[in-house]
Amino acid sequence: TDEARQRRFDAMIAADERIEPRDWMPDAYRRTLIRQIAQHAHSEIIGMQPEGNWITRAPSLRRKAVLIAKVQDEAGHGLYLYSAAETLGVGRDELLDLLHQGRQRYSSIFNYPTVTWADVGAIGWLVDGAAITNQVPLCRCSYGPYARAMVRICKEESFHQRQGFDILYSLARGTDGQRRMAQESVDRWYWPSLMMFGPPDSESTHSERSMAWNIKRFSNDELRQRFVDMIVPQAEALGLTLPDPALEWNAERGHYDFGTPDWDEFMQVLKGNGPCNRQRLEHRKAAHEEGAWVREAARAHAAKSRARQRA
Ligand code: FAQ
Repeated sequence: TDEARQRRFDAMIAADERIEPRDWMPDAYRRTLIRQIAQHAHSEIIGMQPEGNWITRAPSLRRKAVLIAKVQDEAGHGLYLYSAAETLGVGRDELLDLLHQGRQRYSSIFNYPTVTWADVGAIGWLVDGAAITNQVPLCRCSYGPYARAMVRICKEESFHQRQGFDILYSLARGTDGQRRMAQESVDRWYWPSLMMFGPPDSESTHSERSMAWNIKRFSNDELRQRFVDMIVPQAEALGLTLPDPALEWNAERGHYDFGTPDWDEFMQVLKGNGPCNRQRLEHRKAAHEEGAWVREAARAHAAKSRARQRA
């Protein structure tokens, strides 16, 4: 009976066991995972655009090779994640349609423009830094395929963060103009990177449920705090400042105090009114249409191979 299945599911969650695709799971658990994993996958492939914008203008052959590799990794992360979502019974084509129709989200952060080379550094340092902080606990997520995808993704994200830090480190020790460019970029990316963790816990609609199911292990605010604690000493090592007058070590809490992001801006970006929302989605849809011939060719090839096998 469903009741017995539900009891077995609850017992597995209570014992911190992994739920696998063939296991019974409540509909709401499945829907929550599809929402989060799809949003995550969409973020990876939309996230290729801001940095892709700099591949042709990277300042050296080495920087260019590294950036191409990073952007390719992001495509790969998208593929692992769509595959993880497929184990829940949704097709990749369905999820892409939902993205293109604006019915599923991708991370707010990718609606900001990359206007200088330093932005590639700031994305690696801050955006990948935030991504790792959020994703390391997801390696222990209760859904097996998602958790396993995260292990590999986190290893690659650590390399991405290093490359971003390395770009900013070089700029911060370069000419006055380069140092200013690095600082100006960090000033623009700091607050949006804090917003990546989602709304404050008091406004987070899904956190309680997702934590009870061991999908999320920490709340949005807990992870945001962990991220701030990590980047303050890194900013000092870079010799750059963070644009937050409220940043201060709080000895009693053992954490840095920090300011409040502009949540109205966050809500506007979620509603589609960020600086690049329209451009990102248009570009994605165009890339999908231009790639139609590849999907057709793959389908034709698969059909031919099947026919040959039968013959
Ligand atoms: N952007 O109730 P909660 C990367 C929405 S890293 C847009 O707190 P939840 C790597 C949320 O969907 C970025 N929407 O939601 C990379 C919900 O809307 P709904 C991707 C957001 O799910 C680096 C509503 O607000 N990483 O791509 C955002 O419990 C460089 C209420 O929020 C992941 O997706 C946001 N920032 O917690 C790639 C990690 N925050 O559905 C390229 C996995 C919240 O009710 C270059 N995801 N919303 O309409 C998660 O951990 C969670 O989904 C959270 C949100 C923490 C993002």
